[in-house]
Amino acid sequence: MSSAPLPEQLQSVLSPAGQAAQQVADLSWILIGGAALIFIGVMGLLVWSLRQRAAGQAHRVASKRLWLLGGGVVFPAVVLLALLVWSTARTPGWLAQPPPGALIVGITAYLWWWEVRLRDSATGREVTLANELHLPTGRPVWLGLSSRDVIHSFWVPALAGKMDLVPGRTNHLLVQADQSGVYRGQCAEFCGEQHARMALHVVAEPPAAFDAWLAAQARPAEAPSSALSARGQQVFLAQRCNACHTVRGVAEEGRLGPDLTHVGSRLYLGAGTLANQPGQLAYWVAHTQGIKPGARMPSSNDIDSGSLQALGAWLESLK
Ligand code: HEC
Ligand SMILES: [Cu+2]
Repeated sequence: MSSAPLPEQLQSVLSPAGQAAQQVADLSWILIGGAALIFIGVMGLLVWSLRQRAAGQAHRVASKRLWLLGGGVVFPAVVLLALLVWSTARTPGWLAQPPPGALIVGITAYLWWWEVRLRDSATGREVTLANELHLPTGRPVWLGLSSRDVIHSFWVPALAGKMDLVPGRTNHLLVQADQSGVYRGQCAEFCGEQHARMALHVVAEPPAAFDAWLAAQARPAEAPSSALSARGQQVFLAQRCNACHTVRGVAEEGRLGPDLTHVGSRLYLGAGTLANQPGQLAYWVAHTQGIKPGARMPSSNDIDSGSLQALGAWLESLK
């Protein structure tokens, strides 16, 4: 696997990591720069006209008309038309199909987390995970976006503009990460109480590291390697966590919550809510409703501390 962890980048439109985002950044800079120039020009004119008035020089009606027509109609029309033509020409065309060689990823939004599905090219099996997406750098990625409940919006500013996830249909977004790094994304369509805690992280890494990651994610959960984690797995089943969660190789019927087969390998828990550091998995399970009020998972505050510790140890071992 990759050695040093990749640095997490700013979640900013102005630090693009791929072509689609670069176009958004360019347009933003042109608009900011152009607006600043026009603002300075208008302020200059204001000062000039105030000076003239102070000097007692009355404007002729004809010259007023000229300024109104030129500055109020002709100038904005020319500027806006030029912007329209320029930005339309640069907007990527609508694609009905993924380009050849693209990686295909399915993303389904839930209140308030993201399900991510990829196909493992080695086995042809579908791999399901949550709230984190790894991408090979330099390869086009075709995202199929949908929702299981309300309208959400996928927005990773370093990769591309926003795209809505609408129940009952699939929208597509073509992205490509050209630089390695960890890019934060955020639901960009207000979707209820925990909308603000509906983030996802995109890890762009060289193709070899991506292949290793995907192969690891495709494997079922490893058998518990210690008595503590073996007990943790028993607690998971006894608590019926598997009513909502799948852990491949252990219990596969749960579909209401994130797939936990490799939850120990994730950077964050609860869609960007907690950094996945030691102890945080048990903390999340015992205090879900305190950490993310309204989340579609009950707090398990009735588990005794020994069982909770074992459960946490087992979940952490699911790398
Ligand atoms: C009623 C269904 C339900 C039950 C029962 C349930 N969960 Fe959850 N769980 C969820 C949902 C939904 C989420 C996503 C919450 C969010 O981020 O908004 C979640 C999130 C999690 C996460 C974070 C996963 C991630 O990648 O962010 C962990 C870990 C977890 N649950 C473990 C457990 C354990 C352990 C139990 C049993 C003690 C349990 N859950 C019981 C529905 C459930
Ligand atoms: Cu949302």
